[in-house]
This record gives sequence, C-alpha cells and structure tokens, in this order.
Amino acid sequence: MLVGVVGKSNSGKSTFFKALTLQDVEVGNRVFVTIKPNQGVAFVTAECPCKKLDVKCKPQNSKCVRGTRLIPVKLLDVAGLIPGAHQGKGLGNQFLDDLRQADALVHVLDASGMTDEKGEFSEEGGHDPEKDIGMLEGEIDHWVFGIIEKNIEKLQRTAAAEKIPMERLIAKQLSGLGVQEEDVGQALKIHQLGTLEFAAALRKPILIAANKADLMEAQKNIKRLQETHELVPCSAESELALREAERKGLIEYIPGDGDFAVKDGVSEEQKRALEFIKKVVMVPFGSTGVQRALNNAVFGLLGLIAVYPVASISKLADSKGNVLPDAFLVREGTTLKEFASKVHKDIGEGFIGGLDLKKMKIGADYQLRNGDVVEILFKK
Ligand SMILES: Nc1nc2c(ncn2[C@@H]2O[C@H](COP(=O)(O)OP(=O)(O)O)[C@@H](O)[C@H]2O)c(=O)[nH]1
Ligand SMILES: [Mg+2]
Repeated sequence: MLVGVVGKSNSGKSTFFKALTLQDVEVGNRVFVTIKPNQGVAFVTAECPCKKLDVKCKPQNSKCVRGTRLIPVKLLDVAGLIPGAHQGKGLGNQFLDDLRQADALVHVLDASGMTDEKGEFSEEGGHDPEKDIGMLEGEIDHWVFGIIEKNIEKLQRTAAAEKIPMERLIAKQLSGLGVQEEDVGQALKIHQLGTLEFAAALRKPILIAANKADLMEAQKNIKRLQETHELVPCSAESELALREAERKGLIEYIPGDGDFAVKDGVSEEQKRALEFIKKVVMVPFGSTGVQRALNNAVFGLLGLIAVYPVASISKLADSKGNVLPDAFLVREGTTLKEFASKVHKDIGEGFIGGLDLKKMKIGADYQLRNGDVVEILFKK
C-alpha cells in the first residue's frame, strides 16, 4: 500500500508528509522491508476492536493508542509538479516515475490561492486553486494518453494477428502503472480507445486535501470548491504542530481527533498557540483534516478494510498470547480464503475455514467486513 503525496511547489506537501510520518517509525520499519529515500511510514487510523471487546490488546504489526488502531502504510513524497510535466518540464520525469508506484494519490492543494500555477508566492493572492486540480489531472491524463498513443498501432496489429483482446494488451502496456485488465475493459465500454477521456478513465484515485485551511482566503475558496469537488479541508501546519507538541509531551492527542488536552506545565504562550489551532481549524472542520485525508484515500477511494486475524478466537490472541496482534488492510469484498493466503502462504494452502467472534463457522466465500476479528482454521 503506497500513497503518493502530489501537488505543485509550496502547496504544503513536505509539511503534510512530515506531519503524517513524524511518529516513531519502529512498527513501520519492521513491517515494510523496503523503504526508499523518498518514502516514509504513515498510519491510517481505525477503531480498534479492543474497545468493543473490552480487552487489553498487544499489537505487533500496528499500534493502539487508547482504542484507536494505527495501521502502517507507505507514504511517498512525490517530486513537485509544474504545468508541462508530461512533456518533461520541471521535474516532470521524476514526478511521473514516482507516480507510477503509488496505489492512490493525495493532491495537496494550496487552497489559499496565494501561490500561482508554478507555486510561486504572490502577495495579492488571487490564484484560483480549482485550476490546480485541473492541471494535475491533465498532466496525468496526457501522460497516460501519450503512452497509449505511442504504442497503439503496434498493439492493434498484435491484437489482430494473435487474437488477443485489446484490453489485455493495453493493461499489459500499462501494468507498471497498476492498471488492471478490468479497468481497461470498463473504460472501453464508455470511451473510445486512444482518446484523452479513455486515458482519464484509467487515472489512479486522487484525494484532494485542500490545505492551508487555517487561512481566511483558503476558507473562502474551500466553501466554493466544495460545491463541485469532493475534498478534505486540512491544515498540514496545524497537524505538524500538534504532533510535535504531542511528541514533546505537551499535549495528549490522537491523530485525527477533533480535540486535544493540554498537560500541566505548558507555558501560556504555547497554550495560546495551541488554542489558536483549536479555534481556527479544529472547531470549524472537526479536526486538522490531515489524518482524515489519508484515511479517506485508503478506506474510501481504495476501498480497503481492516481485518484482525487471531490464532485463537476464544483467547483473541496469537500463539504467543498477544491479544489482537495484527491488523491487515485488504480490499472490500476479500473472501476468507483469499485473506488466509495473505496472512500466510501455509495458512492459505492448508485452509479449511474460519471462526467469527461468536465462534460460529464461516466458509471460504465469506466476505470480510471492516473490523472483523477471525480465526482461520487450517491443516498444519
Ligand atoms: N498557513 C499555512 N501554511 C502552510 C500549511 N502547510 C504548509 N504551509 C506553508 O507553505 C509553505 C510551503 O510548504 P512546504 O511543505 O515546503 O510545501 P511543498 O513545496 O509543497 O513541499 C511553507 O512556508 C509552509 O510553512 C498550512 O496548513 N497552513
Ligand atoms: Mg517539498
């Protein structure tokens, strides 16, 4: 699971990335074997089943903070985008290479309008952030369009000569982009092959994080943009400040919460700065929005759910006695049998069935639901 953070210069990408990856990365480093230089470990949050089940959990592949489960995902700091990236402008090629690897994108948008299309500050403001949404989508679509256009004649000849369905050939051509044959088939039903609209239909899911929501100008733009776009208002700078304060032991704060508690001994000045964040960002928007943006990308756009496998449903634990040790992120609709193979190859191969929280038998075709705790039965 890799989420790419994209946007033009000065929109707040690095701040957003830093806020989400600030926590100690001990868990993430153990879970992900390969972390590249421009990647970090972030956590999506979910209600931990320990809360409802009233047990004390001992997470192994994730963390639990007072009933909120933090599940690691990889975050990618994508190179800045400028118009013409698909023609190699700016860091165009690096931008597109980074993009390739990501499952979903978060577009960090400077909603304040204080930076122009190239990300340069202008005092007066007045840049319409809606243009940046179109710019990003356009760059990605033109890039995919270009790849298809370059290869289309060759693909058509191969399709005719070898009687291979066109969608399979296109999916193969775009497999490095994570495009599946079903996606191509769907797109072909609606759009003509080789058009820009066809390329757009293959676009990766993009969540728009309307950043700098702490600024008045941004709040006005957000109101307007919300009428036509699905977006999450956020303030990366506020989230970073809260996480740093939490780390220093100044406040109690769970990522994504709408509130925090100031601890004793915090100076009046620090208190005022923290209260400002609460008043300007958290009260009107419900939270700083940064965690919500990541969660919505993973659980919403990608349709993932969190599932908790245990070795014994009566103990709710693994074989070593760790209660609710692991949280797995899988696609909605994943069956118990598919899940077994994801947990462990041997468990998949010896799969017999499973038990749910009521200790009732569930079969191979049982479709897992968000928050499920399951014991998988298998031949050892
Ligand atoms: N007011 C405000 N400024 C922000 C916010 N997030 C980032 N910035 C500022 O925007 C500028 C660019 O941020 P940076 O993260 O370096 O942007 P990047 O070029 O997209 O990586 C910096 O001066 C940040 O302090 C925010 O939520 N609110
Ligand atoms: Mg940056």
